[in-house]
Amino acid sequence: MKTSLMLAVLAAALASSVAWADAGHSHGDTKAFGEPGDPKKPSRTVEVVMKETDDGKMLFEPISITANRGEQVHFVLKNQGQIDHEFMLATRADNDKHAIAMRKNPDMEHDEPNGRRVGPGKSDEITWKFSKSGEFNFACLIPGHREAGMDGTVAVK
Ligand SMILES: [Cu+2]
Repeated sequence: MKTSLMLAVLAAALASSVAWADAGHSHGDTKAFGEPGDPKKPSRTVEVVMKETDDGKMLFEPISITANRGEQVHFVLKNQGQIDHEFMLATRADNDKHAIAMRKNPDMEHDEPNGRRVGPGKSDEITWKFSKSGEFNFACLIPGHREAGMDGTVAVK
């Protein structure tokens, strides 16, 4: 009995994860704002620090970045905080949608060309080519973090 119950639970979990995939947990239409960079080509390094403050805020430093269209930016993501943070680069509309998906599944970890989850004291890197001009968003989509201040902009001219 116990085994069959467990199997039923597993099957249900599997079914819901398939439904989840079908629901399209999208990481955004990255072509709307650029493409994964080529690490062999020249790029400008921008260091982004992620951390919490004593008064309960969470932030990126810097919170706004500018780039030229066609430029490659090598982001060095440094989590100097005490908890996990994310750097998710996308259009604002996509990050808004993605944030809703994250609320349903807050533990999902990202390791994508345009986003990473970085543990406390750790760092990671992303190279991105900004091939479109416009104003884009980078945010930490772990529930509550964006609201606490982790919401930045990239202006591409
Ligand atoms: Cu965060």
